[in-house]
Amino acid sequence: MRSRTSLFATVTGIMVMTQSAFHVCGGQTNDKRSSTQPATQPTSRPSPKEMSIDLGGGVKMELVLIPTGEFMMGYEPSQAELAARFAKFEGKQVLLPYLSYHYHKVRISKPFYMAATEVTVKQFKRFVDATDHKTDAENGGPPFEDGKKGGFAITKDGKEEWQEDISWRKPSIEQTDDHPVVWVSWNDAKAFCEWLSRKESKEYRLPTEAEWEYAARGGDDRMFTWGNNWPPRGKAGNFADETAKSKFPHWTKIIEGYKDGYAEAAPVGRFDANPYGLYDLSGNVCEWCRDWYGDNYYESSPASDPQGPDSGEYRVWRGGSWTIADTDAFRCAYRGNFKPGYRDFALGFRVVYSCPMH
Ligand SMILES: [Ca+2]
Ligand SMILES: [Ca+2]
Repeated sequence: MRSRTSLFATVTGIMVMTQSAFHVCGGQTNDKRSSTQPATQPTSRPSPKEMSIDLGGGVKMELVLIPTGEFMMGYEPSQAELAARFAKFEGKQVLLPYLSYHYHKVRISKPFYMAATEVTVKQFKRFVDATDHKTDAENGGPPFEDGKKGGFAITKDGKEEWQEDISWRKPSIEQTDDHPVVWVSWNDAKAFCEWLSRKESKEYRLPTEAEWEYAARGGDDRMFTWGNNWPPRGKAGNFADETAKSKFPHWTKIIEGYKDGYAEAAPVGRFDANPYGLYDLSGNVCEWCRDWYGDNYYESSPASDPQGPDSGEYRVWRGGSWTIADTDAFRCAYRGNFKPGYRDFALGFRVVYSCPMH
């Protein structure tokens, strides 16, 4: 597996945000304007800013509209940042490790709706009840960790170990109906989206990593989903904090001075939303994206709506989690990747719906 706790990154530059007109999307909405608009002028009204999907059994999924626009994706450290890292290492003239992601302009040409929260246990259960889907953790497939069932669990001393009897049905951390579902692979997340698409007769899918980063930046070029300041303060999100230290005293790295109240994953939506109304993008659990991962993909990716490489070995995930304290891993630009069969205690997903163009 690839560690999510020991990577370094920096970000620099100014994002260019040119939000254009909203387009009309279909779907059940919460916007009262939609019921008052003449049916003969469907393309002249703005899309509602929110939509709601009824998953049955009293379970809903709320989504918010993300408008079109351009932004600067990725980051490259400035000379000042490099100098700061160069000088900081115990006074020695050594450059600390960092990651650099080709900083480039990307256009999101289609408005889309993104789920306001990570997919919850109760939402995932509606899917399983409807389809009898067995997750990769339950099936032991596709071949991953020698085809073993289960997934990575976290032990009492804060270490990761593979446990063959673990799954979203048999979690080793607290998982109420409102917690983000975990121990789900990329394949499981894709199956959820396919079920939702069939049910709603619309294409729901995982976000591309470009969409995820664009949404995370909140329309104002923020470095972190909560703003530009480190360390986080207030109700920024659920990270490896002082609370976690009380449960995992062996953890060597937490965010000093930050206390979010959750030692493990938190129920969704308990922290501040970003300007688009998205909760827990950064922190709580990491989130699968649709793309294959490509180390150098940014250097040759399309300027509009990049979809990721055509093939690969790893799928992208974005955002930090309740197990992470590294500054760099919480940057909106930060990228991670796992094989599509990977599953653990801090990796979930959320869905998007692309608006049809008119
Ligand atoms: Ca926490
Ligand atoms: Ca998250």
